[in-house]
Amino acid sequence: MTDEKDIAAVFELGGRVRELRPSGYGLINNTYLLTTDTDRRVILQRINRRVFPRPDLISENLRILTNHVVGKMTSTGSGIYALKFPEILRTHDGKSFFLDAAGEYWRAMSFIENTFTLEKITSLYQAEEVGHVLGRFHALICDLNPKQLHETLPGFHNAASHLARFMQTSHRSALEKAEWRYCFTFIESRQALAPVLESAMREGMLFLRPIHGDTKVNNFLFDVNSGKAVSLVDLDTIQPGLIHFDIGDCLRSCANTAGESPTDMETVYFDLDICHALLKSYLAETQSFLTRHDYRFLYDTIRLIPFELGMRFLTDHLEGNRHFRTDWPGQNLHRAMVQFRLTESIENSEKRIRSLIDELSPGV
Ligand code: GN1
Ligand code: MG
Repeated sequence: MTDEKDIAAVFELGGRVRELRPSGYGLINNTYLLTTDTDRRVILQRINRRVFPRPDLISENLRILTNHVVGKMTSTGSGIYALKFPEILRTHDGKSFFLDAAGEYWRAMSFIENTFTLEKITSLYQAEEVGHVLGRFHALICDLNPKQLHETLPGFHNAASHLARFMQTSHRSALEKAEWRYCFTFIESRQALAPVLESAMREGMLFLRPIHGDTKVNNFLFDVNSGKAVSLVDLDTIQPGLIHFDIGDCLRSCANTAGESPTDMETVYFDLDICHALLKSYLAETQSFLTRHDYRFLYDTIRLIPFELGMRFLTDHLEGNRHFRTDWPGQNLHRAMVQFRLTESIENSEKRIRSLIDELSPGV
């Protein structure tokens, strides 16, 4: 068995490892929080090679992004752009990652002190804060040429290819269960939704920008003293994409306070007040560079991303849970049904969501 403490010791920690324990609720990588005898706290992560075949490109993207934001934050003073980013720790031989004997890829970064994470939004203030940080994050990177970034997960948010993969997988299995038939019918009747953003991009209405790629609620860090959101972490999926992916992903996570695996399916719904608070502050940070078309596709992305995630969970369930870690058999099927329920709740509120977007649009 790998001894994580030995792995940690290959990094420049500035002390010996005193304590190390698993941390966070990510479904893909293994994350640990360690404390050194000099009281420094560090995040150690083993990257899931099955999901990220080229982890070296993640490090490269992170380096490009960090150089860009550090330059921009210094040139503009701390001001509105001030966001905290973890510092990437080097190994003793100067590398930004460590490859162990089993071919596993490890990296270490500083823990951002005096912060906490949330598993769900409990106040509109928190929703506003998340919106501000996501907006600031986009504002910070919107002038970074996306071509400079590697595509670490090609087609990550390409809903049409997730649909195609689902269709291929589902035909191989029998539709014997009622839950199953519900999901299949759900997806089948929404096939036209899948390519909506890609089509808009092909028609020149939306265009690639650098994106975060994984904007769920527990990737935002809040300051313990002020309660303000100060950082957006989990930077593995930074790559060229549509900012709509980030907006949709953030809203499907924050406005569903039942979470991704609730025991009672009836508790799942899309909270319009959270959506309003989050979008309002997001748009306040980004209106200087958003286009008319960016606003036009907001409703579609809010509906699309939970639908897409539902298909991803379901396909993974059928393929033997190779992507999303599970705690019990059938959890990915359950997670898929939660996302479909959320999609339905969004559809039922379409009018109100559209008018909320209109109200927040500056008439571009
Ligand atoms: C995964 O890395 P983690 O666990 O925060 C997934 C996201 C999903 C999320 C759902 C690389 O995120 O796309 O939205 O689970 N990341 C990847 O909880 O697939
Ligand atoms: Mg992630």
